[in-house]
Amino acid sequence: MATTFRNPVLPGCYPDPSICRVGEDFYLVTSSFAYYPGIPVFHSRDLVHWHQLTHVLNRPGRLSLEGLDVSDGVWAPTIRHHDGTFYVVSTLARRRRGDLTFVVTADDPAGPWSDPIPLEAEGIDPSLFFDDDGRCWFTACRDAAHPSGDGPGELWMRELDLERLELAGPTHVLWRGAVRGAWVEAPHLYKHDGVYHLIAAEGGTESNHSVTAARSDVVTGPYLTDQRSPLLTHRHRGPDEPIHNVGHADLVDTPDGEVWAVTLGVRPIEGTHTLGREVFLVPVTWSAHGPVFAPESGGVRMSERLPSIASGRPNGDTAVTGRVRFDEPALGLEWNSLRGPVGDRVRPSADGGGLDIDLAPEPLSSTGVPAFIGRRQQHVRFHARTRIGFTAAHPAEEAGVAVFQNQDHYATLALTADGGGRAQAVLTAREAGTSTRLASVPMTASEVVLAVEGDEAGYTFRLTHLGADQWITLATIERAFFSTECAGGFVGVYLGLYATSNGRAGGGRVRVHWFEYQPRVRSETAQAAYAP
Ligand code: 6LW
Repeated sequence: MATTFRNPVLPGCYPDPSICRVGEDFYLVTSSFAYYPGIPVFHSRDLVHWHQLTHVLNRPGRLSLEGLDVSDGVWAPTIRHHDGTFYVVSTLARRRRGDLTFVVTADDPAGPWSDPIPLEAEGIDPSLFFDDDGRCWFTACRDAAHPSGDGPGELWMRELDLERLELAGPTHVLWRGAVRGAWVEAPHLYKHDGVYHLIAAEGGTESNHSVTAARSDVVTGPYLTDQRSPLLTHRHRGPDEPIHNVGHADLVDTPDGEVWAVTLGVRPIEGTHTLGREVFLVPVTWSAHGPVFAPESGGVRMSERLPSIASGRPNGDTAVTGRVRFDEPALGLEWNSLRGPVGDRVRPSADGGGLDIDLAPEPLSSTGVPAFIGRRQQHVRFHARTRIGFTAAHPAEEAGVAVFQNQDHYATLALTADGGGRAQAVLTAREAGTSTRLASVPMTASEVVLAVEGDEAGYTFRLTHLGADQWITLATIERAFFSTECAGGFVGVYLGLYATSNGRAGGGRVRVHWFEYQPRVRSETAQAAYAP
């Protein structure tokens, strides 16, 4: 029987995790940036296996994501439960700054969730704390009102009026952080043995990330730095450490009295990572000073002892894998579009034979809503394949697969036409506004299987014409090109399907018969067989 689990418990781009428990059920939310629907909600009974229930923001509405860079948008939600109601607070960021903080409520975390209600709050990373007396305290971080040597940011608090869902009463400045020099972020407040413990993230979400803490006997402060800070970090670890950038933690207790934290971290290879910031699970105990993270090892481990509530349960993987034939009326929860619903433009076909995508004028490089759906890359070694049929009527028309970091950093393997109208498949990399054509092959059939195969070294793009038994390799793009370090921003790689006319009027249509995402084992050959 298993006694350990594998971290991360949620692989792929799921940054800024927040967790709460109701009875035997745990719920977890993460950032979603400019992807739509926003704020995925997961459920677990054992903290190790997570299943997505819904998205909090799954109706277009007052939170417009159009015009935003992929790494702006919906940041760092917190989920809490009180008196039969679930609350999520989060912030819409523009140009990397908090623009609108809001609260959303639900009776059932599977939805429906209310429309977002704006809160009069500066900054980012909002959280809620329900005190024993039923009062609710809202905390967040912002630029310090009077910057000093203490650092540029501060944590602040106001009461949340639960009847009106409005912030009320005075603002309390709580704390400027322990590590200094960088913003203090991601506050969460807990009460343990009558003492209020504030934990935060410091050092930035990259290699100096850390968890720090302060405490007070009074909820509104003053808060005194926990001198043990940082309580959790991998900032001092060398290149052999598999998990880096650890921080942005939230605590939860289990029905049998254990305490665990979810925290973000990344898994770099030779200094760069492509999967984004993932969710790791870390054991915690309470000491007289406050929480002790990873009391046995002092760090986040790839293999960790199971929570006692999880013992005896089968080990699994939260990642969604396998072949999707798009034969359900709605897309699975693993799929996102960019900045809003793609509506009828991307839809399961009426004849049940797959997915139809109408070409949109917006290219993937736009900050609008392109005809694109994608899912997270969740394994370094993977393949993504799709059987697709399309005949471009003009060289501006293209459709195919995208390996996508952001609107200025991606690669596409597309079916298109050359200047003479001859069909061809073209591999293009786009970086900082410039598109580079890397390879092309003439098409001998209008139906192909396109493939992307990733590993530690790179992403290899291949295709095979339907009925042919040979794969044609276009090129390999080195893995670092798709890394967050190279692309900038806060997200990991998405693998997607797209179709665009690059601004031309006209109405081409693409048929996607299926899409397959699979982790790869080392021994598998690139040309592994497929059943079209
Ligand atoms: C998140 C904040 C952060 O809100 O990145 O660098 C933001 N720090 O904690 C987006 O993930």
